[in-house]
Amino acid sequence: MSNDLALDLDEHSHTIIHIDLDCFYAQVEMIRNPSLRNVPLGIQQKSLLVTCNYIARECGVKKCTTIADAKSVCPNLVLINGEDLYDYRKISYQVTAYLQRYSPLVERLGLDENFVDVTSIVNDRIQNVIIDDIKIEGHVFGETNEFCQCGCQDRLKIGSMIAQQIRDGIRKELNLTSCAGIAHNKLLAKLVGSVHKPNQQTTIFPNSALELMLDFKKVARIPGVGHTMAETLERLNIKTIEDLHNCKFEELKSALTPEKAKWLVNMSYGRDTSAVKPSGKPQSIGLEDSCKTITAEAEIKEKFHQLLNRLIILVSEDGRIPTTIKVTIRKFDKISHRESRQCNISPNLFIIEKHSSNIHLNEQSENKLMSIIMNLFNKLVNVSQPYHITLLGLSFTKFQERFSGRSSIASYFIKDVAVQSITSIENMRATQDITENLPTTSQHALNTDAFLESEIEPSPKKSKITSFAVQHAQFNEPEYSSPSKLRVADLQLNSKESDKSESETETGKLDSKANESNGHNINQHIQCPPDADEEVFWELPTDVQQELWSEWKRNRQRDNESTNKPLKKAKTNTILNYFVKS
Ligand code: DCP
Ligand code: MG
Ligand code: MG
Repeated sequence: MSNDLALDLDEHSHTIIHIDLDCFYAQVEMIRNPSLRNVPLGIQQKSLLVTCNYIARECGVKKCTTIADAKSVCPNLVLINGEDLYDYRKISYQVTAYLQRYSPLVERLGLDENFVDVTSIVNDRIQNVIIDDIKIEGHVFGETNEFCQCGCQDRLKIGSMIAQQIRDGIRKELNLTSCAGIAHNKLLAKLVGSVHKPNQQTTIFPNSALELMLDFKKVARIPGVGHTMAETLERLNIKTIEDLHNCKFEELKSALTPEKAKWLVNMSYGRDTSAVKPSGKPQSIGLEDSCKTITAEAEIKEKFHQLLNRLIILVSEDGRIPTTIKVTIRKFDKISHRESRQCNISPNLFIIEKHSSNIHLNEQSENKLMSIIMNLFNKLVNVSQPYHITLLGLSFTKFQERFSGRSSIASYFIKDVAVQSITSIENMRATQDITENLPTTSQHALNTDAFLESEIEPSPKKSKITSFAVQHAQFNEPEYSSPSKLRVADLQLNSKESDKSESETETGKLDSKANESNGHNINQHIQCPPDADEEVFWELPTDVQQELWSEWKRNRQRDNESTNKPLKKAKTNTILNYFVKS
């Protein structure tokens, strides 16, 4: 057939696990109320049953049906309202955080699915196992007895052992059951994971890829084939994967685009070269409350106030500071139509608690936000006329990372002042606002202009520091109460000594000689540049030390000067400036 000319080379070096939680919303409700575990349970959003537990499925109830249909199949179906997504979202992020312990390559897909690229762990483990001892965990898809020579079978078997470990961990720590698919690419991992459900896992070897795809039959079931593409294909009489394999590639190219046609043909043979892209944090954090019609301003205000208080808890858990607020409403006469207005807000409205790093609002900032919210509401609704609102929503977007306390380079300069700075490389105005608000001592400690310049102007140096800070924020390292402890913690993490006890680290002297003497030399190749402040220098994270040392060496080479000659004043925007003794 002509289409195979469009096929990408199939290489099997990756091991991907796809995890999908079983009847997710229903599981969350069963955790909240364990007595629901023994009854057929459905989760209702308006007139729809968005999911149901497996007892209900055994009674013939299907997810994504109308409540009326579900009730007719199973009259004793217990229904719980699932319109408040707060707990679902919270648990969803706990699952992703759990998976990130295995690999930084975790990609979220909706609320209950994640891809984990475990290639690196597999490659490590394969060095240390006796190949004959590798046993596959769970089911294997496919009839084929042909096996590839590249070693993928062993890698995927190890992948299945890791998947089992992950699922056991999610069960133990979060009390959730899940399904997993294990394959050499994302497409096959996702599809094969749904072959045995619930609470099971399935591995597919590359040679069975075509068999799996043909089993799925309909082209529309290929992830990424949307409504429009399915309709276009139908016009070409392509409904099944087999139809697609038998069609003329030229026709497909002109009906879709050459790129889309090639992508589709590859997917239909189980070939997917897309990488697992680590998911960042969500772009917006919001809550909605659909209600019986509200007609009075006081009630609107009360609802927004409740939403705001709950939203601040979510923002605090997320850790970033929002710079935009959005108000959404739905009017009674436009049932399915939402309208929104948004505006920028000052990051200074959010108070970061010194010791816990939690975020809260004080009375003043809460009043300010409430007045912004009501202004936005007034832009959406003419309050001088009667109105009927059936949904209110509030969300925060455009976040900036908070590099405070333990993660900010500023913390290395400030002895006993808790840093409440927020810096952003995206938003110069915000950075200025915040720097202006730094405690006086920190303004003295920093050369403010240069600080701004070095934070804002993209440079390899800065992005390195940035990623260091972000990593701390994302992986949620333990909280420490005093600035000196924070610095110890940062250094420890950098030197991969984070499992040391706290008392050990508090007494440990933070210079390279001390580290050498107790057998934990952080990096023997780094020296303190002659004119840098030695005390400050040795308290920096290793990669910053490394960078400063390299920068100093580069300067020296450039100026062709000897090692002992005083350090030249560096360019205005280099971080070296902060370490040069005045
Ligand atoms: N969901 C939703 N609206 C839909 C489909 C799903 O709100 N139209 C929600 C409810 C589900 C969750 O998303 O619990 C995850 O969707 P899944 O398709 O993974 O379904 P479940 O996890 O509920 O069931 P399964 O065990 O089949 O994965
Ligand atoms: Mg699911
Ligand atoms: Mg799912």
